[in-house]
Amino acid sequence: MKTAFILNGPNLNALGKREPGIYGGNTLAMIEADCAAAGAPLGLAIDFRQSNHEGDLVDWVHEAADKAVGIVLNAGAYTHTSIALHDAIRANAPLPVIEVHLSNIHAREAFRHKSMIAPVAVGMICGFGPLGYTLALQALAARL
Ligand code: CA2
Repeated sequence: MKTAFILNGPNLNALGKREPGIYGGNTLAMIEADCAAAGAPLGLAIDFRQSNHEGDLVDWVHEAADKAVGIVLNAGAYTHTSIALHDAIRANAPLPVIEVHLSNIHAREAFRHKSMIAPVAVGMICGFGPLGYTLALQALAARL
């Protein structure tokens, strides 16, 4: 089986515990289980990770180039700020990165409208809650 990295950024460890009105009631562990179930029929094993540290996410993008066929990335708030993540993705092109967000970042505060990931991603899925992760896996599988 091929492996897809699914990388999650800061504060996503709190999913299901705070702000269910914005992010829903599912925990990250529930999303991981959904991804594993969705990946299997697509021929994708899932390596699912979360960190609150930008450098971890940068390291994992580089690691994915050796170990994975692509990345599903919810970079959390680093989406809007991280030139380092942008550069890491660019440095590992053409490794496909599918950007995902639980919320519709374009319907929220102006500072969330800009993504540093979008210019180096295959595409972005946002606003569909946890379903976005499984849609992203389908998009990745179709791309491969
Ligand atoms: O909608 C998304 O998936 C986001 O990537 C989530 C980030 C936010 O900064 C992005 O603009 C959009 C925030 C994740 C924080 O998750 C929390 C979960 C529970 C309680 C508080 C925050």
